[in-house]
Amino acid sequence: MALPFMTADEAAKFVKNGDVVGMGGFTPAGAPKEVPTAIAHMAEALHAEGKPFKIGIYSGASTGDSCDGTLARAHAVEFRTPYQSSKDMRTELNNQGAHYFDMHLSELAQDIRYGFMPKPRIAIIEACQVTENGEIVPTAGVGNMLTFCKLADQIIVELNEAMPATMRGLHDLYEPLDPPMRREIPVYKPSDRIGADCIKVDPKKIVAVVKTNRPNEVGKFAELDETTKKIGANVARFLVGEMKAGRIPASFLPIQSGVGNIANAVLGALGEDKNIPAFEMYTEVIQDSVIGLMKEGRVKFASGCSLTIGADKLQDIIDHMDFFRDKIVLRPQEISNNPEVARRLGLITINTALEADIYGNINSTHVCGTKMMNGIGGSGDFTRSAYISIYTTPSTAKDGAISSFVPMVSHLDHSEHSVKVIITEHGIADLRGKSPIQRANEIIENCVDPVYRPILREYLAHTKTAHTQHNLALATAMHQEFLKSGDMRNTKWDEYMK
Ligand code: 0RQ
Repeated sequence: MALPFMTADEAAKFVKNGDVVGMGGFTPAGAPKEVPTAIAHMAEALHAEGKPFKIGIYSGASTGDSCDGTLARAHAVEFRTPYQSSKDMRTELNNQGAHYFDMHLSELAQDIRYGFMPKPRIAIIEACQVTENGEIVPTAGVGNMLTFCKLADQIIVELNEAMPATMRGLHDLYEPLDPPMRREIPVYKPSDRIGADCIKVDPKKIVAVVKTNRPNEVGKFAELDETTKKIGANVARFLVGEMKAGRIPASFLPIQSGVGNIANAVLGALGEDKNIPAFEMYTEVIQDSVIGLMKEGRVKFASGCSLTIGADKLQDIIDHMDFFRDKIVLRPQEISNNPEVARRLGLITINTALEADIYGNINSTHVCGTKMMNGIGGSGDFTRSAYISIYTTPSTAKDGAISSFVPMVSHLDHSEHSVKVIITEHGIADLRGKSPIQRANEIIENCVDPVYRPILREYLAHTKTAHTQHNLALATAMHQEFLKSGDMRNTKWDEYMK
């Protein structure tokens, strides 16, 4: 059966108002680009005629601007899950123009299979190869596309000519059985391969193949600055100390590292510190710094769900596939982020907090407790199951006007029970085995910006002795002060006592 080649505009017509669509890829890596943009244009035209058009969108994680950005600007999104990081989508969600279900990334595929959420009617995925007998090879990001392709009635493939078919072999595509039949996922070390190198579907489901030639829309990282360099050095110092104390084996343990500027800087610092042996990664996104470290022999292997790297770095991999093929594997997020595997492999997990409180609770998602930033992503998949869970953050944001440490987080993503260590540019708070008041002292004296230390000590002075000391009238005063004057440094506790 010949493949149904057509334009993006023609393919977009398969998508109807009210459809649930599963987008392939993970982050802008491997996300579809031209068909979502064509759907957004179709939505705008229909809206101009006074006709409704909105779709529900499942993805792996964030996507690129040509997907989340265009669809948000066209007001064409009914609901969105499990993660996004687009400026315009964020605005749409915070204005309640679309419903957002922020969820653990490892869970979406199984939740759809369990029937907790509707099946995608249509899957839109990017591939580097598609064959007439229904073999589809993903590109730089896998995400949930294996499950979407299996469950959807129709599949639209963007065949991206910028991603050569030689990428075949980078992927390991495996879907677990559902309870009560599920067994352990047989990944016993990060490099184990347990699945297929392509997705196999009934070719009749492939209703459109759109040829494209587009790089991934991966943003540039901020240059390392003094703060991020110090955070990275402190993480390295902590891990070297753990090795010396015999709490991390000399052969080291696999690393999971989160997404964003801080995470990229931390990994760079770990690679540079020769006291840490060359290590393996069992992670979600493989970011820019990993590729350089792999070439230097500092990262031996990386298992992930996507290559969320700049176009130059991806080209380097494509050009040197023989070097990279046995050092990288890309898996569905149900496997790359699987808590059962994370606990068994003994991952050292390093994620970034938006805000922490003096007891070690973490807010990864909500600015001042109300406005969605990105989402919890995979941080919860890893944190709860880690060998050691580490959170990093600069001690302040917005030029010091926001303290990353507050009396009580304004939204809770990771609780004090799962967070073992917090690290800033000032130092390390080791929370293991400590009571709430011991944790508060450890965090204030080691991690908080010196300007905010007296403010937080004074907060504690306004509380009564209890297992966890709080003054509920004052617990959100620093947030309220920021909303009022734009600067948490102005917090005067007495004003909030009234
Ligand atoms: O905003 O750029 O406008 O100044 O947040 O902060 O310091 O550049 O850090 O890029 O590493 O992102 C938590 C958002 C950090 C990210 C978060 C403002 C700050 C800046 C970004 P500006 P930085 P990063 C698995 C792991 C959740 C998902 C996750 C994230 C912007 O790491 O989304 O962990 N994590 N996934 O100024 C208001 C505060 C703030 C603040 C920082 N307290 N209040 N704004 N900012 N602290 C991987 C995946 O799941 C894909």
